[in-house]
Amino acid sequence: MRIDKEQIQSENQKNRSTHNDGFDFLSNTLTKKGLDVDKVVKQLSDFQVAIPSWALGAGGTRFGRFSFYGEPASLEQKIEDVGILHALTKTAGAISLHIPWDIPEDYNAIKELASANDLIFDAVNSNTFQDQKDAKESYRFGSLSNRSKAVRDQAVQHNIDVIKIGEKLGSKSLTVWLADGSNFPGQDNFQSALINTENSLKEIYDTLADDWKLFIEYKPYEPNFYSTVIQDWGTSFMLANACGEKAYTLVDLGHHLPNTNIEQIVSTLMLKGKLGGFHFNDSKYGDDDSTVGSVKPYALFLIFNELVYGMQNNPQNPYPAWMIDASHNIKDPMEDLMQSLEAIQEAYAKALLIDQEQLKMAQQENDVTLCQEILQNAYRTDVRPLLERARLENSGALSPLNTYRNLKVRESLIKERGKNSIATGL
Ligand SMILES: [Mn+2]
Repeated sequence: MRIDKEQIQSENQKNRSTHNDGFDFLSNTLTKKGLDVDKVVKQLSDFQVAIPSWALGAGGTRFGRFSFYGEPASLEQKIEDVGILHALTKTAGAISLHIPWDIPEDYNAIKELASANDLIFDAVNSNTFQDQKDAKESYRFGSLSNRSKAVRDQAVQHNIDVIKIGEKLGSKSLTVWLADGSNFPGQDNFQSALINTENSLKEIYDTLADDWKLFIEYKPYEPNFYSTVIQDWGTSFMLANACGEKAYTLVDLGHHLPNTNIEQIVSTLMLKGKLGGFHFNDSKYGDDDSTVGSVKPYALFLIFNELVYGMQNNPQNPYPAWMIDASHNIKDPMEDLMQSLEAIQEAYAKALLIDQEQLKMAQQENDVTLCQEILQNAYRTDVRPLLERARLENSGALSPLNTYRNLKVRESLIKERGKNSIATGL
């Protein structure tokens, strides 16, 4: 199914005057403070976040999976779902494919469908964390880091195949998240595992076209519980440097131990020109993959403060590839993604309100109280009318979630696909 503009517009009419009142009030307040409101709205419009193809179905835990009705059962249906999200939010203009779960059968048809939904293909993701049917070698004891050359070769070849698929779709980057590690002390030789990983990544890197990037994701633990080969940003950064200038670190918000200062990691990476990709989610305990901004919205704001600073001051760093990497165990995945997109835009908008000049001066004078005030004044501003205006100007929905519900999108999807339709993937 596809939502047409008229449906969205007639929904928007219902709340148009409330929006106008809110926007005018906020716009006047911010303009008096010297802010260019049109510019902020434009920056929000330009901010696009990729939706991974595995996020449209119900995620599971290792204990079970509760299906959400009317899940997309094919790549075509996944693209349609992201198209619906994008039509409503105007923020989800890209899809990130997971291979081998989403290998297109007809590349031209898939590209046409994506473009009809106003979507581009973002980073392609490889999978060496589970064995594939008919695979010769097993990843039980690792993939790119494995002691066996035959296993490493298979894993390297898989990544090269993923790049080839991405090339046919117009993707420009490969994301490698490595599950490799060990479950018990003594199981692995850390140095050998790291050397093997570096050499394998270099082999993959050497096949990259000039306009492609390699994103190296890190994670402290899980699925292995004693050690992970690429456990932290330092290891990822070191491997990216070993590969070359087209290789970058990818930060996933959930891939840190509790209370890690992620904003400082972001800042360091951007200074060094090595922050390539960014995965949004939220967490309470570990890699919980919760809705963005549902647990620690202030931490997200502080991270965005560094991202905005880096985007404005670090030309050595490429524009990062943004993606939501969350899981939806009990909520409608589409609703959950809309809440995440809203939280991302909100944190971004608040970070854009920070008066960087004033902050610099307060830092210069060691006025610690004022520094905090500047950040918190921005954070306490209700920026939602700015988000609404950005969507409105692009024919999106004033309230994506309410419009989604009022238009009975999930009900239509269930009617179209059947109640028991299940998304491929985890
Ligand atoms: Mn991730």
